[in-house]
Amino acid sequence: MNAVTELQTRALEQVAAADDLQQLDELRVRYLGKKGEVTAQLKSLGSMDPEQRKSYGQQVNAVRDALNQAINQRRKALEAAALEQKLLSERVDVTLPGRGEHRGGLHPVTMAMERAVGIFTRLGFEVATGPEVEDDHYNFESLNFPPHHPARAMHDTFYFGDGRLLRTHTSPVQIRVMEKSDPPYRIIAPGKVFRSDSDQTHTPMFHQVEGLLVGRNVSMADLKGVLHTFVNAFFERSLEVRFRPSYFPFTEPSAEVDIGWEKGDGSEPGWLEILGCGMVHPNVLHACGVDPEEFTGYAFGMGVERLAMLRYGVTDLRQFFENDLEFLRQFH
Ligand code: 2U9
Repeated sequence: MNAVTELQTRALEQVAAADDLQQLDELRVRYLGKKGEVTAQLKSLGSMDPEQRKSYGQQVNAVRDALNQAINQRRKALEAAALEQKLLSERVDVTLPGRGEHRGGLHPVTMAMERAVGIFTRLGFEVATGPEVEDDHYNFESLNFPPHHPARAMHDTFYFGDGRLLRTHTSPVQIRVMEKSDPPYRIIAPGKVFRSDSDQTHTPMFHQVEGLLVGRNVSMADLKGVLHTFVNAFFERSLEVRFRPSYFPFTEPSAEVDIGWEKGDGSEPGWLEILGCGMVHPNVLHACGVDPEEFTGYAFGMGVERLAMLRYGVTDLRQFFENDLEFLRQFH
């Protein structure tokens, strides 16, 4: 076996054994590069006599071609293997189980608010909203709170110190509607209200739904009918209601509404206060440019957290504000 055959055998063996693209390229340089072994053999042809050059030249050319072909084949094989490896490592197994889908849900207070709003909407009321930052005129003055009246202190108002305050009820919303449009009005005002009060049964922010209906010949009987319809719809049962005389500066007469309620713990049924109401005070209508001789109206107000506690059987008000997911998920 001459040197050229030996060179070919050795080179082909090494090419076949190369197991990555870098090794293969090193072999290409070693044999076929400018200073490679096969190239050196081709260069040596120049110093040979013509006869020898012809047969030796053919032999070396054949080695070069065979080596080129082997390297190209090996490269294709290695590239295919590398691609295969890459595809395998990046494969997405669509049969794996998913990570789970966590659906959010509404807060029970939002659910109770939407429930109340839905019932009044179906009774023909329209939703009105307004700012949470108000002033003395909208929160007190136009609602017939006399200056320095103890009822202002009752509301535990948050003051900004520049005449602005956080509304203590949503009544300013109805005042704004009455100021800028003519009666009749049939609106409900759901929203956040603020009172500087914090204990077992009070939080500094809570939600109210208030209602106002003003028109000709509106009476307390209309009010009783609407509120009885509302409580029956809200609690999905036929409840007894009781109107108990009360006092608010903005209504006259005023009443608090109790429902007959069984706690469900075997104890005797009792009366439970759930909202306040009354006929809109003539001073309030007058302050908003509505003639109390021509128009009368009723108004009512309720705390949404209280409604939510009764409807969903929550015994501690503060649970609504702790954002404990274990608690909140029960209502989804
Ligand atoms: C206008 C005129 C009158 C709204 C009313 C009540 C009675 C009432 C309380 C319920 C529980 C507040 O959240 S609570 O503490 N509200 O008892 N609210 S009448 O009267 C109005 C509203 C607007 C123009």
